[in-house]
Amino acid sequence: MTQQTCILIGAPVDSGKRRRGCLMGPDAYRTAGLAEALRDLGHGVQDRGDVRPAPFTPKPHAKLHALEETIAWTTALAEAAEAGLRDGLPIFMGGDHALSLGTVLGAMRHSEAQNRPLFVLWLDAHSDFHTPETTDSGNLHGTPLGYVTGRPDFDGFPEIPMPLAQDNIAIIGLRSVDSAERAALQDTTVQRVDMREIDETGIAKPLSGFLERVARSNGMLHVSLDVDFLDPSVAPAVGTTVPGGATIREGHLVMEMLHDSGLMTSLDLVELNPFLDERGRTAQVMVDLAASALGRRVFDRPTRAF
Ligand code: EXY
Ligand code: MN
Ligand code: MN
Ligand code: MN
Repeated sequence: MTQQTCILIGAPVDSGKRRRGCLMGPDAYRTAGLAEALRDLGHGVQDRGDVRPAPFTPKPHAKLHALEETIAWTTALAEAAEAGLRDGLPIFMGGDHALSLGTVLGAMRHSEAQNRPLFVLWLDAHSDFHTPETTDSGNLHGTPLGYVTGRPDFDGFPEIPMPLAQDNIAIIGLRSVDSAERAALQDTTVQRVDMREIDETGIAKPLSGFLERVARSNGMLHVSLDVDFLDPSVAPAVGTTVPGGATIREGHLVMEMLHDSGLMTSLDLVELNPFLDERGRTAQVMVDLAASALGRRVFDRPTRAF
């Protein structure tokens, strides 16, 4: 198995929505033994501690929650992501999904410098495709895919160098999409895999198709794993539970296929709210999934095409 240098980066972002608690996520992952699990697999592990937001002055906004703070996190996390990608495989321990405004931006800058296309796999119940104009909740954790694809009205956020190509995005696990997001997504070539498709065809088929495209383009692959991708019965520690999510086995199969592909270059673990957890079990599930993505297996299998 290829050994990696895993760079753990704490991203205690709690500004992307009103319900508090995701700031405790990085320490929950540390407590659940993320670094030890990766070291047991033979990887090098560096924990770089927690990122802090760039300096900011909070300003009240009629609709958007904690806009200035979220912009400040975006600036800081884009830099942390670029630096992490230069040194190894960064794993961002969130923090709510607003952290991906920064981590995907950093991955975009890095892939541009490498002259390789960036692909993004979004494992989520939600599409997170709003803009600051279209969001009803005003919660910016519902906007990162809108931002990185160059949708309008992200005033004050760092400039997007070149929007992420819609063809390079797959969202898997969908079961809660707002009407404004649906209308916007329907005009795109973003690969959208909802729970019905997973029920009908299995999760491996759409994922293989996506991974084949990444491989053909010699792409880099950023994976963003939202706790609410999973069914709340197995992953209760999240503020935005939606019934009917992925099973533990579907989650592990995705991670195992990612490992077999050798394509993943960065990983977000987002939306864990330890305040809502039951004796750490969601944190443990997320650590186990990350370990599968980095090669944890009961038995070795003959290599097969994804
Ligand atoms: N679409 C809803 C909103 O914009 O408020 C819910 C967004 C939830 C975002 C979570 C993290 O994936
Ligand atoms: Mn801490
Ligand atoms: Mn999300
Ligand atoms: Mn979600």
